[in-house]
Amino acid sequence: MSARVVWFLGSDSDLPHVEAGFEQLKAMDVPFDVRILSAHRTPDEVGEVARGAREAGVEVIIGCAGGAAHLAGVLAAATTLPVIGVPIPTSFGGGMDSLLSMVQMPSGIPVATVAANKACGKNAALLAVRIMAVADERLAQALDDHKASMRKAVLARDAAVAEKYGLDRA
Ligand code: RP5
Repeated sequence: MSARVVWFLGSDSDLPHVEAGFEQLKAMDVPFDVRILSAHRTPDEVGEVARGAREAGVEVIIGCAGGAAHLAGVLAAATTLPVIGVPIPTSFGGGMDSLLSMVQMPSGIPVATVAANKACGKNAALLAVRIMAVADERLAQALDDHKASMRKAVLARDAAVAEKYGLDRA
């Protein structure tokens, strides 16, 4: 099946930060592609792939970059598909540099930017699924199931802490 979501990574050094997002899409049975293409080092390829994405059946684009993180903005300039930005944590600015480079888009070219933290890949994937779930009942159900499993996990931890410390909640 052709990709419904395409991840663009400015470098393969970004992979460890977003791989949890790939797993999230796999868990929800969403076909995706991952391209290592840079706004600065391969601008022609970034534009070409982004311009052809809608016709190729892509529904959401995710742009991941660190530092001078212009990739998501360049993607949003080249397509009218929804673009999610993932600011990659860096050694210089801790990811604040990436976040500010990515989030301050000019009027008319929106990028939905997630946090520059360890949840960035997973939350980008879930936001992509939420966008697609507007018109996809199966994905809406997958999101409901995901929410229910998070609730169950938190309640189990809540019960475990009570057990561990002998807390009386009567
Ligand atoms: C950005 O520069 C990439 O997205 C990456 O986060 C950062 C460093 O890239 P490499 O020098 O590791 O290729 O464009």
